[in-house]
Amino acid sequence: MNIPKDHPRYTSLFLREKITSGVRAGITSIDGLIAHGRGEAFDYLLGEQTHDFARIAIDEAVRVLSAAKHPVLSVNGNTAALVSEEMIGLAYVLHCPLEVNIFHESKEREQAIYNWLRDHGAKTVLLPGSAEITGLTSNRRFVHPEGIYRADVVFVPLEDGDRCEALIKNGKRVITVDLNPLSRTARTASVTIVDNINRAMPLLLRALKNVKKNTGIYNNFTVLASAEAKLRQMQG
Ligand code: PTJ
Repeated sequence: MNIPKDHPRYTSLFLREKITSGVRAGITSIDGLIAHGRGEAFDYLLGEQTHDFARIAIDEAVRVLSAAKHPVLSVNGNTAALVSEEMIGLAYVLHCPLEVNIFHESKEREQAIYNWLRDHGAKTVLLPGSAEITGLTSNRRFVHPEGIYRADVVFVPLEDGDRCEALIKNGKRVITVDLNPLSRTARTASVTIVDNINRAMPLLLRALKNVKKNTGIYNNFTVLASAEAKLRQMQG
């Protein structure tokens, strides 16, 4: 689709085009379109801008990722369609692997995401392997033994709540990006960046290249409460 650059909804239409192209390329699930629509709705309510609560969480994510011994970046169908290049850039800066991990089971789609990441320049991409995350029954329980299984910090944007909870119970720190501050993932993760992944990833990458000293105590619930208050204020 040729979206006119001066269209008032250009960015939103451009992202829709990216996500539908992901479905056509076989990397994004059809259900991913619904998840994207939910994200769009929250983004609209939050004024489609990066707020301070997201910037605070991004700074904390940078600190946690740079202090990690074995960070791993988890990639699903939506993330692959929207921010492959930034995910690959993050893996490059952190010298860590990307791992394909999807909710809607499909070996073909796992392989397609793997190929997609490699074609876009990713160095190390892991596929789900023989190891299992305990306390999880979905397809997301299968992980690579050298990847998510032994990771101390997992970056899991656009996540579903179950796996986030299971990863935390398995002793890992979880960083997520989720526009819904009320979601189970947002409330379970160690660090929740309430922002559109499309805006948050370039900021995260830039901040990572310029790591700041810890300036205070981070509290994920304070960040989520600010995001929820902003949602209510924008509607008031
Ligand atoms: O590729 P798969 O099979 O792993 O499927 C991926 C999806 C995203 C479909 C799957 O993980 C899923 O169903 O996720 P949920 O439970 O719908 O949660 C996705 C969350 O991400 C929701 O809370 C959305 O509001 C949020 N979200 C969607 N798009 C964006 C977003 N958050 C930030 N930026 C977005 N662009």
